[in-house]
Amino acid sequence: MYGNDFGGDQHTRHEPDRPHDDRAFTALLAGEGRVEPRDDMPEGYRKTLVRQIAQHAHSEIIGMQPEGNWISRAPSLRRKAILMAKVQDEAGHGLYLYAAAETLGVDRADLVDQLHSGRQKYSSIFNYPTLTWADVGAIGWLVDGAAITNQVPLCRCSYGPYARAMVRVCKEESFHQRQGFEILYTLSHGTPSQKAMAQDAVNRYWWPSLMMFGPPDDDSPNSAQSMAWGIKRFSNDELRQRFVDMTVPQAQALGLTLPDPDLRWNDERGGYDYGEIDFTELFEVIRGNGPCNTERMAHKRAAHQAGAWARDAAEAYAEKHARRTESVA
Ligand code: BYC
Repeated sequence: MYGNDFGGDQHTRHEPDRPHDDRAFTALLAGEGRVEPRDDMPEGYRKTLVRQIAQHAHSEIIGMQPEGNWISRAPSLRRKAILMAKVQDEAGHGLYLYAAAETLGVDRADLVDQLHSGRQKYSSIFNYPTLTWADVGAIGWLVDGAAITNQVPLCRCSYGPYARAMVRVCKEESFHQRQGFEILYTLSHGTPSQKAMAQDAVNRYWWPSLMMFGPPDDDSPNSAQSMAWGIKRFSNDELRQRFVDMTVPQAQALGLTLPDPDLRWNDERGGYDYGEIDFTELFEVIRGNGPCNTERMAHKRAAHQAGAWARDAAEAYAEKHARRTESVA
């Protein structure tokens, strides 16, 4: 019997000392089969998944901060209600993902500790500030747009619990992307200063959104193995290109420009050429030197500390409940 929505008991996993049948695993992947928590899997496969799923979960949780910053300043009650729902969705995504990671035999509290001590990463994009209301639109349109482009193929990831979590996440992300587009559309068809605010947000978020897809393929140490294992279905550059091709016509529909003078359609390739991305900026942000890294982590640690009483209370209640059930039995 399976213990949760993700298709496995939270703590069942491959035991490293169990003989690993590589041929059976390779045949399962070749037949597009799904790997489930109780299945035999190479230790490297398990570790890669823990790394990626944990970082993905941390990104969802840290990603609540830049937009959360605008909940109290949303321009209307309707905008406030929508933004609160969106930020709550991100918390939910974090929870599905931590639960999916736990099916690989890790503990959520340990993953959170690794984030707090800087041993695990989160997406570079959340280290940029949200200076105006238009940034909430730009995050929805560009950041969630990039996230969907990256995550739709993850619905076919070879690891069942991650793939299933992604189905629901992607449905919610597409709503998020539409709400960001609608904010920018409204601003860009408003007063000249509203339009300028929308353009400024797009100017600041365009390049960091392209960086979300990770380093170029030649500089991506994990891609080849992750693709061979069916964890990643497309390379970083392939997904980046797909995002550019999807976004250019949407920018035209918004009446906004993308801040890249080299952006033009390439008939031969059937895609848009784009300018050089400053990957030194990505590596600096990943190293902790982005505009808001310190602030984001300080806020995350303080929120965790402030919530300690709730975790303690839940644990005390669970113990009390277990004792009561035991004595009744
Ligand atoms: N930021 O070999 P590579 C969201 C790291 S949340 C930081 O290509 P890989 C949302 C990478 O981890 C969106 N680090 O790695 C939430 C690796 O370091 P380690 C989050 C990055 O794993 C709220 C090293 O660079 N989405 O949607 O094959 C509001 C070398 O890279 C970044 C996910 O997490 C980066 N941008 O590919 C709104 C999706 N890029 O771990 C929206 C799931 C690279 O070896 N993750 N690094 O020390 C993935 O698809 C892949 O992990 C990546 C990287 C494409 C991100």
